[in-house]
Amino acid sequence: MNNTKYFLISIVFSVLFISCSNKEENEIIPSNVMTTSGHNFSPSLITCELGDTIFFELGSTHNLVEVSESDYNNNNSQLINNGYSLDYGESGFLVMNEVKTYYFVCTPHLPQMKSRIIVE
Ligand SMILES: [Cu+2]
Repeated sequence: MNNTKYFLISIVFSVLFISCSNKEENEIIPSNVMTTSGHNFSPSLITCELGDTIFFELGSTHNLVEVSESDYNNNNSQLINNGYSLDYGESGFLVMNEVKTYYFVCTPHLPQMKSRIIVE
């Protein structure tokens, strides 16, 4: 039982090390950063793997609210339970710890300004 646990832990650290070593000198991989451009998130769609970290950098007129799929489709900025949000102009990061599609909106720029992160 313990051996299995250590085996799994060492795999996790190996994967982390490999993915870190792919980033030259701790450079953040561009696809793991979501910024704002005009009245859009850039990029507006990121596909990543479970456990990846996504960095957000918001312009001063934009916020970020994680919403449900239906609120996303209906352009409502209702924060979901235990959802992630950033205030206007804030930066932050989110570790993607669920295999699902995350839905985000910018409150004042609905219905245009929305983004999704697909975790595989
Ligand atoms: Cu906005």
